[in-house]
Amino acid sequence: MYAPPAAGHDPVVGDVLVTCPNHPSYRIVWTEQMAQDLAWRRGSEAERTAREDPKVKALIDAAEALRLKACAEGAERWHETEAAYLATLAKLPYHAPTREMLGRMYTRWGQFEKALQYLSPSSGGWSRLYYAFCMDGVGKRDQALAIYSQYAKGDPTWVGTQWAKLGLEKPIWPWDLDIPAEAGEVRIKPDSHWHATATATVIPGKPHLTGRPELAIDGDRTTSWATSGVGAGQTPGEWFKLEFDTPLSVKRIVLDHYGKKSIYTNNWARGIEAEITLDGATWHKVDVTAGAIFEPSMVRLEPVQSIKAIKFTTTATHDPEWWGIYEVFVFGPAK
Ligand SMILES: [Ca+2]
Repeated sequence: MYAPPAAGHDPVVGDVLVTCPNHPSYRIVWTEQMAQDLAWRRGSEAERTAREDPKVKALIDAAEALRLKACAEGAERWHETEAAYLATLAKLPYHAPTREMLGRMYTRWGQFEKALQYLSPSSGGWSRLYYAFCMDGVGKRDQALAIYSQYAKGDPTWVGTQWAKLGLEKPIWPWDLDIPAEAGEVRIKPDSHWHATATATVIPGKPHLTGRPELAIDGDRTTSWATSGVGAGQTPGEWFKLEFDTPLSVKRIVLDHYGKKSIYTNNWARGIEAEITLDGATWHKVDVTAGAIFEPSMVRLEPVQSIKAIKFTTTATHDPEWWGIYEVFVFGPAK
């Protein structure tokens, strides 16, 4: 531990801060890491002060709205809002945390060089983990491992700890985890004969957070349907329904809540139930497994059933993560 020096008296890298009188070789030297930590802390203080200014608050809200719009609509739409987002950020009298958010977004989209312009090894919490992913992404595995190792010792129930362990095992991005077919089954890709509907997903005053159910069956793991979104967590009774024009022979249905290159990966339903209908009229409850980090909710139909529709409904209250589905994976019996 060390105490950051007062402003105006910053040491330079290599300066000896403390020397032990009895053991001259025991000393504390000002390092690049310390300098970055200090810059980070000052950035945070500047932000706290600036945030009290209504004009700054309006800018933050505007930037956040743009970011959330991109989050809701997927990575490929980011290009439409990127310039406006950057222009909004440029007006802020500080930039550390907001820039980190931008770095994290680029990380998830696999643009590691660009992400590193916004992240640093002295970033806090999640951003530091993202920095490690970037280091992996640009081939600096040793630096990535050093950070993963710190996080892997953390709270085992914390999502970040799980990510770090995954990073230690192999240089893989959590958002690139596949949802493969199991033995004896084959994935049935969505087509125009599938129809998705869902509970109301519009937040008053936040139209950019409208969740479009069809985004959960567009075959694209970077786009998603979601319930009400930021500031409005999960509540019991939210539902998502998938219907087929003609009954489909189904073995398993998986709800992908982490997607690919996505912004949010923690939005599995904290309580969920499912029911199916074979004829479109009579519904039967079926078992559905609960989701978890990197473990999607799923329904297994044993034996295989030919279903007309399936409906998922939340049963739990949870905040702040909303419920989201990047893609519904339907698996039928292999021919
Ligand atoms: Ca999708």
